[in-house]
Amino acid sequence: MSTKGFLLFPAAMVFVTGGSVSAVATSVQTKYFSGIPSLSGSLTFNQFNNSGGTLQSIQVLFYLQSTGGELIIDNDGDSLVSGSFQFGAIGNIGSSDVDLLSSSSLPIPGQVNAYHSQAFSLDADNGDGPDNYDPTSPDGMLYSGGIESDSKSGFVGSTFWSMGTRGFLGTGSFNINYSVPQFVSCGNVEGVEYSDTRVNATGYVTVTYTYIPEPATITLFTIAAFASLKRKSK
Ligand SMILES: [Ca+2]
Ligand SMILES: [Ca+2]
Repeated sequence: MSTKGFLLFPAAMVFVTGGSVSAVATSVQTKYFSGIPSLSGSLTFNQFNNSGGTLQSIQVLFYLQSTGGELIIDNDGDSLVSGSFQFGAIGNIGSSDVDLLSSSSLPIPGQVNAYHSQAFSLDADNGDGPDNYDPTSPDGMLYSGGIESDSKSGFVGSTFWSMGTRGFLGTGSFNINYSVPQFVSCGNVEGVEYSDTRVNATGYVTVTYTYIPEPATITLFTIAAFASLKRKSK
């Protein structure tokens, strides 16, 4: 007697699991920032409210873009030099409210590198000498910053969903802090001097909750799904 009812229930659940497109929902929050590095600040996100469903995953994505700025490299040594330079911005995020750690306890999403990388070769100094950052060839060069971007994302290990001073779960909010310095490197080439102007940085952090909606909502999905099956079978 009760066997019939028992069998029907798991059948419905299998269908819901199989039809994951309609059974799984996402909540996406994106917060933006922009300015001239070095930049730092806090972005505020809502916690996941457990009464809305069963949380499946938390993904955190960090995007950074660097534009503009200039870099001058000037060889003042008495021989030809070659190396490579990097120019743009780098970014990291962190939080004391939540733990940004993967299931392997590794920091997520990791550093983003929005910079240009290029090889250079400059002749021996042609007489300008040190402390003037002369961009003219053949012993100097000027690089004008273009558009450079990078993004990284990762999933927060479920062990850490409730850790930190606030955690991801609840009805309140938490902050994620960003830190974006300008990044310039000309390697360790002897005899070279360089100077740079500021880039512009823009970026965002996206927190995505993937969850199975609360049972009432699933029931609606299931009814709708069976209704559509019934139509198809006719
Ligand atoms: Ca020079
Ligand atoms: Ca010089």
